[in-house]
Amino acid sequence: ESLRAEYDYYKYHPMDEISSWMAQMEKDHPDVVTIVDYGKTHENRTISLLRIGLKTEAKKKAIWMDCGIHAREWIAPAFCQYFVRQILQTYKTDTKMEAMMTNMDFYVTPVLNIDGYIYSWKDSSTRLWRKNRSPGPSDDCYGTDLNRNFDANWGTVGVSFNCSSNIYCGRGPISEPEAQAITYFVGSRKEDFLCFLTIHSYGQLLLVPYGHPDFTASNYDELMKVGRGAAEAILQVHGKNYTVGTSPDVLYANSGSSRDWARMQEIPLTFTFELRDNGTYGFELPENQIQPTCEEAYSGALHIITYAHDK
Ligand code: ING
Ligand code: ZN
Repeated sequence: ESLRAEYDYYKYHPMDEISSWMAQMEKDHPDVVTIVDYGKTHENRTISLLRIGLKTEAKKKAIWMDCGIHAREWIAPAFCQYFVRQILQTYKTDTKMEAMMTNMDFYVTPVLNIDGYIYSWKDSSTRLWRKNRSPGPSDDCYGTDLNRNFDANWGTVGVSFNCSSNIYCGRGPISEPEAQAITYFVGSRKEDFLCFLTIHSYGQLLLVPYGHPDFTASNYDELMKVGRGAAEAILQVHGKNYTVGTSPDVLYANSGSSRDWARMQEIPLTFTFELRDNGTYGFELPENQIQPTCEEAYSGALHIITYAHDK
């Protein structure tokens, strides 16, 4: 057996290291972890997730988590990796996690927008790239905001049709291969998903559907109750306040988000996490905040997932 350096969960990692980490997770936990390829990016990279769960004959429910839909939000992929490590570390000794891993599969995508993530690692001038990397209608602009590209009141509010904008919603609903990948994968088994969590930064928010001001989720009261419980769990860990609400109530309206799309597919518990901080460092959250940010967000995510499982 060869000696292998411990993976450092409290540093940011470039895409090639995250891909190797995924392969290593599957190798280290072959009984519970499977890599599933479910799409291609515009630049033809493979989009993969880790399916994590205990094998059983019974039909399983599912939990969705994606990170890195926006390139510059580096804390999000770091959180997905931390989340995977935590559930794999706890299920053998924690009977609650063991039950959840028996009854449910966790589908975790550490980086959805791989092309954008790699671009944000290129140099300091591209560090704050947000969108994917597909060319726009004119050849001097790149990138669609994947969180405006889903088929959920697409193109109606909180978007731009100017392809150089950071909130450019694309040529049409799910025009982008990365948005197609989630749409087709989750859509093909939407009855299985109890919960859809999409991880962003920053702002310390837990957003519930809908981003469109004209629509209210049929289970809005439940979403707010569960969201407030998650915010309370987060507060307990390091004293950070997270605000709970719809995007129009908390900040501004938007359309075409993956969270709204998932709720429109009748997945009951759909949330956007906006991790630390509140703007001091913004997207460039220092590495010494990775651990506390992941610890508190884990507690919040677990609150929602436990509720979904027990319901
Ligand atoms: N925020 C998300 C975005 O897509 C959002 C979610 C929407 C927050 C509207 C507030 C208002 O813009 C980030 N940081 O990506
Ligand atoms: Zn984002």
